[in-house]
Amino acid sequence: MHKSESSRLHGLATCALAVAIYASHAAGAQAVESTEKGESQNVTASAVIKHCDSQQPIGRARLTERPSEEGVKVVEVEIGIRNGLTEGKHAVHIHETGQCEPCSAAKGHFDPGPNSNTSPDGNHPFHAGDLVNIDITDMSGDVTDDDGTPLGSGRLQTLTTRITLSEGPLSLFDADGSAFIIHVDPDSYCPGGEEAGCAGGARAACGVIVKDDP
Ligand SMILES: [Cu+2]
Repeated sequence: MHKSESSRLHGLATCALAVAIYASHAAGAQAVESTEKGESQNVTASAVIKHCDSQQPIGRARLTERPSEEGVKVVEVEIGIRNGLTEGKHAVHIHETGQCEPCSAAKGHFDPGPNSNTSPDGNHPFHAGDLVNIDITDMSGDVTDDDGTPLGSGRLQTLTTRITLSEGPLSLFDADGSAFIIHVDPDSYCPGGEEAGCAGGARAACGVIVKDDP
């Protein structure tokens, strides 16, 4: 590496460290403030992801909303699938109803608000619950479904500002809750507008999202 580039990167690293220390300090101060108000630092939720055919658990999801006084909040979404889906990319969305038995009970895509349009292929990728694909890449478990199709593992980690876990107009915890759906096919994000199956087609797995106790 060129020396000046090395020192520039070192400078950036020092700067990043300073920002990290400041951020953790600020978060600490906010946590103390929150504790005084009787609230926890982060609002979290989780889901057990079950296969749509067998209803057997194949993975877990975790959601973490960072503390913020603002209406728009950053929510981290982590999903881990263990030997339960076919190799390759699968669409992942938050659907509008917190029910998974059967998977169709999760209904359309989470899209609250006065102009709500939950149609999966008809208003995609504009829904508040639209996320990125999960990629199933690890087929080393040597697990197959009943038809002999290989099933593998994969992990998704992403951020969204289109939902909240805390109360508000974007909250997943409305009157009927919300659920993850992982689809059989990848999400194309419907570049040509509405087209049957463009948002991932049939449903492979589902997980009702449950808010953790504070
Ligand atoms: Cu979906």
